[in-house]
Amino acid sequence: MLFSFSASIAVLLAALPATGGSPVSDPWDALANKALVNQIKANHGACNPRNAAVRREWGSLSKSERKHYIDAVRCLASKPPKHDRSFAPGSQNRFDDFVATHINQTWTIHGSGNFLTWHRYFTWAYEQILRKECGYNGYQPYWAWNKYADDPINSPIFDGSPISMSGNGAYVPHNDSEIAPGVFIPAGTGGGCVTSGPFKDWSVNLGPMWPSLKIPGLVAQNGTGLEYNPRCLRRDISPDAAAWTRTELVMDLFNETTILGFQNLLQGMVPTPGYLGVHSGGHFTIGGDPGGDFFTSPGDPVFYLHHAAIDRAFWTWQNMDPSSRTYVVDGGTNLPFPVNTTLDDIVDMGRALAPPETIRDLSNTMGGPFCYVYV
Ligand SMILES: [Cu+2]
Repeated sequence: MLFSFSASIAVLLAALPATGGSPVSDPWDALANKALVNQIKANHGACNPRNAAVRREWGSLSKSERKHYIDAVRCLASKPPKHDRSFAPGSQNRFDDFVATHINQTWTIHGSGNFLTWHRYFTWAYEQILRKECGYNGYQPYWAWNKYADDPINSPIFDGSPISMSGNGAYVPHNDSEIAPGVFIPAGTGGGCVTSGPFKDWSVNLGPMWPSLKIPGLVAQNGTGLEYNPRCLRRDISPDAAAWTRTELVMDLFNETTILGFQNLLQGMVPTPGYLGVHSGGHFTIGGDPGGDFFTSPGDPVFYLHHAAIDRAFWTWQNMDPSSRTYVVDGGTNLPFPVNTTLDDIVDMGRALAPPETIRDLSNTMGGPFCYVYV
């Protein structure tokens, strides 16, 4: 290499307010910093520390950075949809294009071998469209759940301030949440419409398909879930679910030595009864409608901060040992016929979002269509 690794890493680290020269006390952050150095050492292509985008934690963004992100998300909801009308007749805007895509593909992208790369690409496409179509000049922030797991409502994500992702739903009495057919967690602390912050007037237009929130009138739509069904954004912030995203449980992921072990633990697909995992833990910390809906969850704007954190966990695990963990895939598809997932499988989210890519090309955040890292 013509430039030294230590110099190029120094360029990148100098740009990171998150580390700021002080000792890193969060174990995930400490491991992520090691992963970052490993990834840079392992990649010698066009993407390098001088041009890689750096995704940062929501709480480490400045007030104006948070405001720019929020403004861009609101902008997406003001732009016309690009999906074919016949595919998603209820899609009202560009934001809904993402919701419709996720609803349509839900059965083939969860609990499957493509789960991690599909959601990585989906979150990246969202970031790119915020930048290209709504003038956003930052990168996709993530929600480090573990930093706020003891008190999510007072976190900078959910405190309801003008530079948060909006607060909890108003409290309405409701039963326990049905997070999968016949599986319940205790009712959360909201359940009503979001009343504070930049998304308090947000319109949810698609679904519901699998509403976890049990309140009168919120029932699964017949059909595809892609018809127009306008309603308020509801949240039901759950301390019980947030407990599944504590630091110890996040760090358990990094003791897994195979991609199958990692993705199964992350998604709670383990023999331990009631084990939620950080993926469901984050989703049901948000809860409500559409946040707690298996199909429609991307209709809550905080989805993308959650899935950036899922991607950061994947990225951390991969770059603990990039030579053996970057181009690995395991598991299968659920429907229509179970087949093993391979690196040559195509992820196709439809041309309204991003071009088709192989899982191989979506496996390295410094390769294929990507050039980004996490701090
Ligand atoms: Cu999903």
